[in-house]
Parts: sequence; structure tokens; C-alpha cells
Amino acid sequence: MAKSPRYRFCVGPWNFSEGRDPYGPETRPAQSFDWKLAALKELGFDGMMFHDDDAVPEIDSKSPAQVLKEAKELRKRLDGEGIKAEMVAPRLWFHPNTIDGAYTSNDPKQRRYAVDRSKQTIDIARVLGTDLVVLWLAREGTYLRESKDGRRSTDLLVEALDAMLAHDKRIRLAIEPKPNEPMDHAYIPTIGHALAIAGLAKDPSRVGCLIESAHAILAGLDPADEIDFAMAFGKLWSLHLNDQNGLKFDQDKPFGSANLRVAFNQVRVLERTGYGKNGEFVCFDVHPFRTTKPEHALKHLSNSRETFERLVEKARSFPEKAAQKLVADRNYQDLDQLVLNHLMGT
Ligand code: XLS
Ligand code: MG
Repeated sequence: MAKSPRYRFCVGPWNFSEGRDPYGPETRPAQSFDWKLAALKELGFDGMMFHDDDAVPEIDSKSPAQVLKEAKELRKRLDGEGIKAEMVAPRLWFHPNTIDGAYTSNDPKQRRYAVDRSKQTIDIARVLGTDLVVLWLAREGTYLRESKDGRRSTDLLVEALDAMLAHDKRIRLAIEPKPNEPMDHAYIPTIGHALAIAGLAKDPSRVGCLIESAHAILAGLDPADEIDFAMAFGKLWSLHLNDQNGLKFDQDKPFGSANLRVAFNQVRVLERTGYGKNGEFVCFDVHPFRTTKPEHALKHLSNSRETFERLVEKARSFPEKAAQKLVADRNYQDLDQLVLNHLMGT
């Protein structure tokens, strides 16, 4: 496999998923955390992403002291294996208190639960040795327009960001936008929204973003353009590479699986803009197909990485001079073919 030493790779425990979908149960056995950690090492990955309850299972039934104790034990485990915790994210979409949203719930008690739980996530992040907290705002949005006031929701989101920033002066918040699913309309659907709301926070320099390829595609946007835009602000702090075949349910396909050219262009802008140079990770937020047999349960990860590495080679060997000549001549017709030929290896 090609080598691209600049990049560090990571994955979350949820990416070793078992094949459950809304229409049927698991198709592969559940694996323990130890198994997942060993698999990650076997794959040669460098980091692991965590939801708060990936780090400390059944977190809501445990006292704050117990949560921190377990987080410390996890840190020891990770240090022993040489694996870095890339980020921690509050899972604000499972608990009954988050049925009507978390930070933007219409019930003030439930909004408080969401903020308190997020503060605890920050405490866990500190123990695990990362300053990055990811916010996928899963249930912040509406099923029907009349149920919430969008202006008020924006204020509530800013309030929540400020409460998190005030809780720990070193923490950075990376908003992971997604336009829909589970909501009909999410409040922060794109990187533009994420960066705009960052500007309303008390310390905008500590609010950035995370781009997931599939989420950009679901918003009808090109992930490479989203990456370029975020990099122009110096705010791309993490990345979930995967793929998505059009406007459907969130598919989390292996990177490059649906559209190799769109994948190539993402890698090209990462190379061009120097993503990773400040220690940012390349994460694969991918899931195995439901049909995947247990003995092939890691292939979506190794395949995504292989595709990524090969596209790095393709980006580095791209005939830039020839391309620039065609650009100068406004000959986009041949530029198109140049890209296709390069990808096809001719
Ligand atoms: C879901 C998101 C989720 C985040 C982490 O669509 O991709 O997995 O990455 O909370
Ligand atoms: Mg993601």
C-alpha cells in the first residue's frame, strides 16, 4: 500500500457496527471494547474517537466521581496501547431527556440536562488528553416548522456553546453539521452555518468544525468545497471521510465507494491546504454493509484507508502543469478528460 506519512488515522467504536437498520436486527455479533481496540491497532490506526458513553458505558447511571475514575482507567489503557483519544462527543440523542432536542428542547429542564452532560463530556475529554469536543447536533432541529422558533433556537445554541467554553478555557468545540436525519430539518445544516454560529460565541476562536463527506453530500454540497471553505477560516479541526449515494438515508459507505472523483477532490484539497499539519486526524466514519460477514467486519476500514492512500498518490502525481495549461485556455472539456484519465490510470 502507498505511504502517506503526513496523515494520522482514526475511527470510533461505533464504526465496528453490527448491521442493525430500522427494518431488521443485527447481522454480526457485538464485539467488546478490547476487541475493537485490538482491531484498531491491527489496522495500524493512530487514534480513537469517543462518544461520552463509549468512553464510560451507561454514563447516566454513574456518579461524576465514578465517571472520571473510569475515564482515567481508559486513558491508562489507551496510553498503554499508544492510541490517542482524538475527541469526545456528548451523545445527546439516545436519552429520554433529548426526545425533543437537547440544547434547543422546548423544556428548560431538558436543556439543562444537555448542557450538564456536555460539561461532563468536557471533563472526560480533559482526562483522556484531548482538547477537542465534537458536537453532532443530532436532534437540534424540527420535524415540523411550527414546533420551535428558529431565532430562539439559535440563541439557545449560542448559550450552550458559551456554557461549554466557560466550563474549560482550553477546550475547542468542533460542530459536525448534518442537514437531516434524524430531524427533517437540522438547525446547523452546513459548514457555513457552523462557522457563522461560531462567530456569535463568546470566544469564536474556540469554535470550529468537523466535515463529514456524507453530510455535505446530503446537503447537496461538494465536500471538497466545504473543506476548502473551512480551511480558509483555519477551522477544520476534524474530518469524517465516507461516501453517500445521493439524497437518501445516511449511508456511511466506505470512502470513495459511491463517487471516486468526489473522493479524489477531497483528498486533493486536503493535500493542497495542508490538512493534518497541526495534528488533525483523518477519521473514517464508515459502517460495514449489513451483508458483511463477521470475518470481513474490518474491511470497510482497511478499504477506506487503502482508497485514501491511493488517492493521495493520485493527488501527488496529478499532471498539474498540463491541467493549468488547460485552465488558462478555458479548455475544461479536456481538463475533464485529463482528470478521468488520471483516475483511470491511463
Ligand atoms: C452521525 C454522525 C455521528 C458523529 C459522532 O451521523 O456522523 O456518527 O460523527 O457523533
Ligand atoms: Mg460523523
